[in-house]
Amino acid sequence: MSWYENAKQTGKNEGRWEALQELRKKEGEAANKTKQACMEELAKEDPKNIYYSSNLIRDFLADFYKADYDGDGRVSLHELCQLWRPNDEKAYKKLEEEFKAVEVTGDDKLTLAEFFILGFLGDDRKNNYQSAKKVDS
Ligand SMILES: [Ca+2]
Repeated sequence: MSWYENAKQTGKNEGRWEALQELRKKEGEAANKTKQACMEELAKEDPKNIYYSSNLIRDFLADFYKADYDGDGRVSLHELCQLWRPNDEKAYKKLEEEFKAVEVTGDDKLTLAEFFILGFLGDDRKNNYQSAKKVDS
């Protein structure tokens, strides 16, 4: 390899290394944002009489994997719409609003943590535990 080709190759490799570093930095920032938002939600304590059916939890978690049509491990609003099929503009707008409320990393996709911790636990807490069973003993 000539000195020119050598230098060109080195530059390319350095460019790739920098791009890879930038990508890792962005992934790290997204993971931190998700972690922080999820930890804030998990730190909130529910009333002692709140219970969720395991089948409800299973169905919600299964919907994440069913909706991940492209298999990238994250769910976009488009993918959720393919699964849940909001039947009118109002239902779509509500889903879009809820999606944006739990999408904390700014990549327009939900990880399983965003989907379940923020989208299920957090959303139900904010809606006065509509999906929960309240058991008073
Ligand atoms: Ca996906």
